[in-house]
Amino acid sequence: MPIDIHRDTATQRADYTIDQNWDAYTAEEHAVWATLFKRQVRLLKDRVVPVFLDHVDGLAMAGDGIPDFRRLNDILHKATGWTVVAVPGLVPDATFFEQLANRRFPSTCFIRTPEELDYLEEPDTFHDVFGHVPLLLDPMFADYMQEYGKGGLKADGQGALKRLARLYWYTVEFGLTRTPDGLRIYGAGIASSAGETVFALEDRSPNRVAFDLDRVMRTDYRIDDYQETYFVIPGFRSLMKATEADFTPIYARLDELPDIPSDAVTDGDHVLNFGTGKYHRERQRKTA
Ligand code: HBI
Ligand code: FE
Repeated sequence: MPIDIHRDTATQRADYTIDQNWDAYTAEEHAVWATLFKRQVRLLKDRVVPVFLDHVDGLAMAGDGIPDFRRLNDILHKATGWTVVAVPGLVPDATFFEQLANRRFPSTCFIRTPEELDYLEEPDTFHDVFGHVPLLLDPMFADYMQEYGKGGLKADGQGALKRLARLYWYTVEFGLTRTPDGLRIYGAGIASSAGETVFALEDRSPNRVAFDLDRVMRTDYRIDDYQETYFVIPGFRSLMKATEADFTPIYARLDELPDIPSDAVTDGDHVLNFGTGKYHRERQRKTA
């Protein structure tokens, strides 16, 4: 297979960024975006926080092809001071945090193949752009992402990266929130996946537990399949408040406590749905 210019590390700069090379996308690559985009916009109506789809419109993301980062940034930078920068794939943790702390979002620019439409472990540009960028237009969430970057740099120096990675995972990637109209998705990992959009919100299999910072920082997660537990925040303001304290004493306290498995419900949990665990049990049986 020829190398994909959108995943080529040969041209990456010291900060791991590359040019998006928007002109180099093929019609087939744009068509993959269009297919995913149409499916998600339809599925997310009444399932995602309303501001998410407002911001998809606000960013002029079109259903017909992969957005040009230059066009996105014209709008995004004026609105909240954020910039999307292209990277060839996962970047080192410290680099990732450094970028976020400076209100730059490192986004992949390659897109999955038609054969990978439904599930992909690594982030591609549909996940990064469609999943993450709309909420960067929300002032409160935009600040949360920057604070997360700053917190990541600090945690890295304190041997607490694992704690912060879990917080990111269970909020930015797989978070659910209450709204006056019911439970809604805000996590990018859910919002960019057709299967998980329905699973996270409606399936009886996963646990849905009220967000608690200590609890989240102790909880393992899976990267290979849908989550076994989702954490529910009351809203973005509350998430900001819950995470504004200095985490240093929290890390010290948590180091005395055991980790919590990804499928567990614990004594202190405020449980919204006690999951049946059926989905993962059946998957296990099939692959055993
Ligand atoms: N790199 N491109 C990219 N995207 C990510 O989401 C990402 C990354 N590097 C590290 C990383 N995420 C994580 O380690 C954490 O947030 C913990
Ligand atoms: Fe992501």
